[in-house]
Amino acid sequence: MSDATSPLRTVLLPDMRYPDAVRARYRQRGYWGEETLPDLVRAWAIRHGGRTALLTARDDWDFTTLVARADRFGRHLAGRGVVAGEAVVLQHHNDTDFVVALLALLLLGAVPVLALPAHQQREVTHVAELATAVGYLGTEQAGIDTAVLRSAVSSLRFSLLGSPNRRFADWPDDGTGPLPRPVVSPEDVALLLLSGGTTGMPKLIARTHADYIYNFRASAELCAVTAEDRYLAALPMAHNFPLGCPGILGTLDRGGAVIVPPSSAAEEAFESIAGHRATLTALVPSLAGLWLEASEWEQPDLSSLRLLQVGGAKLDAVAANRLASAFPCRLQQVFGMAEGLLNFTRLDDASEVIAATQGRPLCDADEVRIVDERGRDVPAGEIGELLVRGPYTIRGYYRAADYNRHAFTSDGFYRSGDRVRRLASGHLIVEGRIKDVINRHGESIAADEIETCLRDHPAVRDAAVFADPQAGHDEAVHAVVICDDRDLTLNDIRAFFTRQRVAAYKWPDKLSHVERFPLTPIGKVDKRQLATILRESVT
Ligand code: OOB
Repeated sequence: MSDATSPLRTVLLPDMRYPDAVRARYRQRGYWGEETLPDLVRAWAIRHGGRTALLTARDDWDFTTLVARADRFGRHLAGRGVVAGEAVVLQHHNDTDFVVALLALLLLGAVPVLALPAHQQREVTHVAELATAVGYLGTEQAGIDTAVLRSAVSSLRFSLLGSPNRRFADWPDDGTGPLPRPVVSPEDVALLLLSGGTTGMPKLIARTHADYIYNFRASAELCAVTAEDRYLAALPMAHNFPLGCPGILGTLDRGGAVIVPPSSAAEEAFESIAGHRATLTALVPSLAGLWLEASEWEQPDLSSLRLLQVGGAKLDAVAANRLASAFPCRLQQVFGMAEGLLNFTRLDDASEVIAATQGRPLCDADEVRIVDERGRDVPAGEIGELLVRGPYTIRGYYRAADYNRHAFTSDGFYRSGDRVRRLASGHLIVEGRIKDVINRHGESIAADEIETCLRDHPAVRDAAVFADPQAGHDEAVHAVVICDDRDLTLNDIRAFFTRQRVAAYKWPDKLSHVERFPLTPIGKVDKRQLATILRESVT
């Protein structure tokens, strides 16, 4: 497909490309193969045919059925004029239709733009425009006004809302035989992920066929996924973690099944785990905390689970140990990013390593540097910003040339913004975000460190700390807690910190109680929104 015929440039733009010598090395070492996602999905129907692929409250489908339904819906999209290389926004909660629409787009060689169900009109419009999307596939629940979307995004030719009575999965057959094999190559853009983060609009992350296939295959290998595995999709499948780490794609690729629970709420998820004998799942720490609480009084049958992955935000050692003892399976910490780099604790790591670290890089060719503010490598074991380059890490955000100039170094490292420290074993410990630092009386205080200290207090269930702007450049430490004891005061915290020998300059200046924290679309604590809410509640 030439650039000229496609509104989306599936061939990576020059500033996003890997240098030729690097590409040759990744191919030669086998990180990048010759396959593309449409070939792979097609091959699943042959390789795994009659095996169970998808289990929901409504469907129990084998691979043959799943791929046939995706092909049929793909033909409908082709009938609407969608061709290989064109972008289509997909925004669907976890359900059969998400999987069918995703696979349909991949079979067509079209590029899914994976919005999360919680994204709003503003964000969807922004990414549709940026991707020059030709279509929008969604649901009524997502609450997007498609007429407004179509008038705002000039490239958008159609929108289609699925519903339980009119599912993408049940689209009538138009009798035109299977889709032809699209013309795409391994280094073309296969899908566009949305950046997480709580600042500004999401950015688009172009993942290629070769890099994403490596991403989910290597993850599946590391997690020892087999055809006997059953992956419970609890987090929204449009997110990199449940999509490809190893997630639904890594599980299906190995011939395992994907289970879609009616919701991620503990009771329903527990029923799905017990009913369908789920063997692995992935959670963010906030959801893991809710499951943990529920498991204390529900006594669910979780005996089929062999691996519980937790990632997306810091899981502290106390919470990790609690999870490890409550769930009858191995725990794995995953520190990853839609931009690429994935770190996993290994299945055979010692339990202290699993509890206290966020894992180590997936791939031998992941080049991780830990640097100070001036970009110099910090001495071993010290904290600095994580920079990364590797076979499944992007070299630039999609159509964001200005932003890319500071988000990437001139030699192609992605500046993650994460503060980390590396142990001699190569395992990383995430110490917070570089921007998440409070400047108080000339001292820098990492919010993450104070949050960990607060969580050590027996009455504190969770904590978030951020900067309250003061006069001049000074900032105060504002601690917000979810606490069993609503009477806990700032003085109580200070007395506790004295006993814990926390340096006095780090003590909170202000304490607020909340029932729960606002969350980002994937379920991470949204501190920006929390700060805004608290600021508004005082004024
Ligand atoms: C995952 O991806 P994103 O793109 O939603 O968010 C990435 C950012 C990281 O840069 C880091 O700040 C934070 O989320 N993060 C963690 C973490 N995992 C991600 N911070 C502390 N501990 C962790 N375990 O969140 C993501 C993508 C693939 C797999 C897992 C998570």
